[in-house]
Amino acid sequence: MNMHSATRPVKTTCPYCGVGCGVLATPTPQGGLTIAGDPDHPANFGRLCVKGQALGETLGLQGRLLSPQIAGRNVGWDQALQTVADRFADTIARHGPDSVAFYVSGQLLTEDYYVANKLMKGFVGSANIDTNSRLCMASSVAGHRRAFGSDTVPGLYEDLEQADCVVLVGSNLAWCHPVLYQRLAAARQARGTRVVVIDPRRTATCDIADLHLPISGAGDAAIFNLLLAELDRRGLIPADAPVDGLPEALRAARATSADGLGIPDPELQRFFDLWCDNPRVVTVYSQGVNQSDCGTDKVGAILNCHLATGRIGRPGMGPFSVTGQPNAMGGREVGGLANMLACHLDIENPAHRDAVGAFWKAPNMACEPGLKAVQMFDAVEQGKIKALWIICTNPAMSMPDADRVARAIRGCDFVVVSDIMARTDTTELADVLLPATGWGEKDGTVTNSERRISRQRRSLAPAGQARDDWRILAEVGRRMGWQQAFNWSHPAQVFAEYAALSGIAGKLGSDFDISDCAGIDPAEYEAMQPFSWPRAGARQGGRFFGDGIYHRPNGRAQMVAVTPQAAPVQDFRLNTGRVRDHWHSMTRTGLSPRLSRHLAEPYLEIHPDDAARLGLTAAGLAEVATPQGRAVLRVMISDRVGRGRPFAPMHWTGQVAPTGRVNALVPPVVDPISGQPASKSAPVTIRPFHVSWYGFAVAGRAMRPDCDYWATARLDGGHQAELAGVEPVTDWAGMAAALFGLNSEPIIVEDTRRGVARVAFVEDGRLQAALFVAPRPVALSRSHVTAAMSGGDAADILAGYPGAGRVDAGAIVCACAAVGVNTITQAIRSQHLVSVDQIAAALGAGANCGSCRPEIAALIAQITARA
Ligand SMILES: Nc1nc2c(c(=O)[nH]1)N[C@H]1C(S)=C(S)[C@@H](COP(=O)(O)OP(=O)(O)OC[C@H]3O[C@@H](n4cnc5c(=O)[nH]c(N)nc54)[C@H](O)[C@@H]3O)O[C@H]1N2
Ligand SMILES: Nc1nc2c(c(=O)[nH]1)N[C@H]1C(S)=C(S)[C@@H](COP(=O)(O)OP(=O)(O)OC[C@H]3O[C@@H](n4cnc5c(=O)[nH]c(N)nc54)[C@H](O)[C@@H]3O)O[C@H]1N2
Ligand code: SF4
Ligand SMILES: [Mo]
Repeated sequence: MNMHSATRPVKTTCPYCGVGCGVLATPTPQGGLTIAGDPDHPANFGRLCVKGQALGETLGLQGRLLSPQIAGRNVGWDQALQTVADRFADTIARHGPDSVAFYVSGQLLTEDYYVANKLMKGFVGSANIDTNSRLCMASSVAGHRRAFGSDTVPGLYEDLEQADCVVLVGSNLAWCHPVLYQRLAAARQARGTRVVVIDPRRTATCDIADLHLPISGAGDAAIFNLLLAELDRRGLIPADAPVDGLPEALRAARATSADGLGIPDPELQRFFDLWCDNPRVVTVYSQGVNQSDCGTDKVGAILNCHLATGRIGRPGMGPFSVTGQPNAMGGREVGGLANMLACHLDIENPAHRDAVGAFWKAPNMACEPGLKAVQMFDAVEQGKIKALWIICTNPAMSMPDADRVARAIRGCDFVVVSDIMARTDTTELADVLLPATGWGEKDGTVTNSERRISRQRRSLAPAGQARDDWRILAEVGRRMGWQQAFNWSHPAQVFAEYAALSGIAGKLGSDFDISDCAGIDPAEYEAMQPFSWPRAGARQGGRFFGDGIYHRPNGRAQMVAVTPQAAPVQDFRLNTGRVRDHWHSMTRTGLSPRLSRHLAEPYLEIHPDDAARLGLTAAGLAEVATPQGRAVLRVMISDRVGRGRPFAPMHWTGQVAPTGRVNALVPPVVDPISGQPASKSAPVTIRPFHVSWYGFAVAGRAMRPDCDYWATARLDGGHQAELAGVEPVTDWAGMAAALFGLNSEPIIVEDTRRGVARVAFVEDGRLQAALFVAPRPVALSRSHVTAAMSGGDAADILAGYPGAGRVDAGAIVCACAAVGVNTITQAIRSQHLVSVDQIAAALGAGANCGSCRPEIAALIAQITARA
């Protein structure tokens, strides 16, 4: 046990995005943590975005899974673990090793990942272990391996600060990697870095862009092909570039047409000029590239330009695939994908297999790649996989064709889910639930986007009976009969074993060699400082490939001939992705009122022309459908998205908004090489969803909505719900009582002719709950009503707006200081504020974590442009 004294901060790492910020977590007397950025951590130097800052609000016991369960009933660990071990052993004995599977996560710690991978690939004897990184990084992994011979990220974060031009392709860095974005924004301010954004949406990231290319089709490969041809035309490809395949790649590039890109020629030429004229250029790319049916080729087209010009692995130069999850990179290093082995070794290479098998003393070394995520859930559906263990991921909402995936999981003979939360879309389908320790409760390591390994350190006691994921896995391994192989008692021992294996990998030519950590003991592990690999030689802690030597047998890089596919002709292709303040299925960020303020409802962002054509009205509802499923989403009309390219966020789940699950719509189409799903281009049909009433409700406790559309969110002091129904309702008081579970006498204000009603439950002058209904989307000040829940004045609540003399803050822009759009707009107009810093000084908005600064800047630009 290493509980820390109450006053000393524990140095740990943020559990959200792949930037991997260092966090100082100081235990409070109340049993929580105060959170601050770690000024010494080289990823963030003290900065944290709003999600990191709000970590303290997500650590309570509410909603946590506190005990193992079988069939919904609490059981002891012994019974749960024995059941898991027996059922897996029995299934393997009867149907062979390939009848079982693990589906794991880039949010596991490296130690967890190592144990899961060892158990499945070395001892069960199957490679049916895949991870949600298949939905995330697989195309980058495949692209890297094809080009470099290894899955190596060449550069470092400081390259974004040293570059003269940074191109962001399919990356909304401002919202998804906020601290890295802030580092880039600061560098741009200091030295005038030119920034290009290639994204069909005008995202918050475009706030710092000199050029935004809103490509329409799957145009990324075409743009980079055209760039390659241009680089050649301008004589920027040296004759002795250490690459194979240049002539073929150039031939394909020259054959590429700019038609159908949707980018006017002068804009394209500006992009070429910026890229060609600035040798220090970094191309950052993320899910707009990876999550595509041609993702590996998009990666290939980007890498081609850097390889041909040698702009790679040197200060301020290189392609940079940013990882999403906190340990997406660690999972790749540890071989978490079904087609990889630990330490960047290759499961299809017999020498690699033998070496790993010998090191593990593995009785049943897997000898071929296992099923990739989409195939794995197909096999579950077909009954070929009869025992499935899902750890630290929520596939019933995050996989494409999510309704079918949920049915497949439900139909599987034996399903184990390890999670920190009791109720998720996936835990609801399990036979056995195993409570895992969450962030703050466990010890281990993670690797961030720039290959930096940092410690997550424990500062809280485990919730209930929760246990560390690696301990659970190791115990099952021991109970399946492999005592020696899974006999660790401290995470440092797991890490040391992994480091020792990497030494063997290094001798086989792997870039991933951290074998100088092989002797690490618990005290050294406790004291570990963040470090980057490679650990040895001239490259130590630095970049790869600047010397022109790659990991292919002849030492040269492989360029690929990419033939861009024409985008399918389709009226509407649904783009999906992330919002600023939520994390995936919201099991943690959804607990924070602060993080729920920014966007509290699932929505469809759609171009004004499309909305007009379809008869959609602002704040009304839209029904979106595909052959796979349907969703009902709030309409947000905006020209930030292109025509035919509406956008919906991925975060909403059956727990908080049953019709808001966008993956119910996404077809299971994958990239043929990487197996990564094309999550950003579902062909959809859209029509208005007609309802006879809309409602908005607030309450001190959780609500039980029962209507055609609903979405709930956390507030300070309670919950809120957006509601709507197709059938008319006559008894609003009765409906409110059922919704709130209250049977006291409500105050009712009703205008039956206009179909408007307001129902409030007040006790001792304090508002308990209120429901507002109208035949049109309920127009009232959400921030005013929700403020009443955290102790505001219940008297004027039924008005829906603040009384005379008080300002309605409007939709919240700055989550930290709770400053709304109306307040900011008014301040810009009345005080003639022209910069974000002035707003920060006047209102406090944007002064803390900085996550909202792009939106404040956009407001200033909008208002000053109009004036
Ligand atoms: N706030 C927040 N941050 C996160 C996460 C989160 O859940 N919330 N999740 C983390 C994870 S796991 C990941 S993987 C990262 C993802 O980080 P990002 O990849 O930056 O995020 P996304 O919103 O998925 O998609 C990025 C952009 O791709 C664009 N796009 C769609 N189709 C195309 C296309 O064909 N071409 C191009 N060029 N662009 C396209 C979308 O419009 C979108 O703006 O974020 C990480 N950070
Ligand atoms: N349409 C669409 N779909 C997408 C994407 C998209 O852009 N569009 N993006 C894809 C991408 S890039 C990703 S990464 C995935 C993410 O999708 P998921 O991985 O399915 O989403 P999360 O909500 O992060 O799931 C993590 C789960 O682990 C639990 N958990 C948290 N900490 C721990 C722990 O320490 N141990 C255990 N055992 N459990 C824990 C959480 O409560 C939660 O249930 O979604 C993918 N799906
Ligand atoms: S940028 Fe934000 S979410 Fe990402 S690691 Fe840093 S604090 Fe966490
Ligand atoms: Mo991801």
